[in-house]
Amino acid sequence: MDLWYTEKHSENVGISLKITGTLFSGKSEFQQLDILETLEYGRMMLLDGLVMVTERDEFIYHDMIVHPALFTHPQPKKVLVIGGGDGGSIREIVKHPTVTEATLCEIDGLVIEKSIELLPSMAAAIDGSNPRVKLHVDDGLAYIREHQDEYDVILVDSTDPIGPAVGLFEEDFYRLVFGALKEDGIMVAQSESPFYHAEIQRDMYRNLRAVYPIVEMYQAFIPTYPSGYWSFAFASKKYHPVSDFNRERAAKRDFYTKYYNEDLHLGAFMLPTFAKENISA
Ligand code: AG3
Repeated sequence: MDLWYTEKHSENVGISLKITGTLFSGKSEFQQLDILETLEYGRMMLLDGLVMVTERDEFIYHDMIVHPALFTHPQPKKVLVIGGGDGGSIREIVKHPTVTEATLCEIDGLVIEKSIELLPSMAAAIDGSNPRVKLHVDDGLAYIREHQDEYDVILVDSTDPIGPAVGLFEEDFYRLVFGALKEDGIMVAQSESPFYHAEIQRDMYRNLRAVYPIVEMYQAFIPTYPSGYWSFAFASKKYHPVSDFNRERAAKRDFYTKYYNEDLHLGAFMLPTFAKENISA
């Protein structure tokens, strides 16, 4: 018998992966969580039926949500991740020797628990063994309200703007994040697919520009997300991701990144016309 999982990307299009079984399926206070074993992409985590990560292509997303900001900021020390309960972003953050404290604030304790149990290649950094890593099971908005003027970089590693993540795409939230950053801080947020989510992008970038002096979009290729073409918002108080980027420093990094490199850092900010148009108004 053939078993396939399909995430629908529109009424008429979806992505299907052949699976061999279910490792976990359950409902938390916030959402439905499923972890499935696929044939070609390793283990796959779904929240409310949407693909969050697979073991095979998560390196692209996690390299790209972390390294552009951490190689633009000259000395990132305190970094906060909102969402990201799988631990993949924290794994990349702690590769940076300047980082003294990497904090994860995830609303859903079940996502953290099951990731540690079933997705160790991502969650090894959040299993309690790294003294630089702090975990908070809390609502991101509540957390940053209590931590103003504290962080060099804040990453919003959220799901789509439905369910518990809706508030993470709004202007009030971006203002709170602005306040939680130091005077030269940087925020990065996953910003959906330029191909499918033009309206979400328009509102999101409008909200960001109402708060931050520097707002740029950059892109990455992520096979298991809608259209495979994904984006991130770079919102900054002082440093520009292209003109303030220190190529030498990124080139001299002493750790391996399977997707990110100093050439790609610059190339990722060069957008096709339709993507520029999504965020031009
Ligand atoms: N963040 C998920 C991005 C949204 C994917 N959307 C979708 N499949 N419809 C993933 C969190 C990884 N740390």
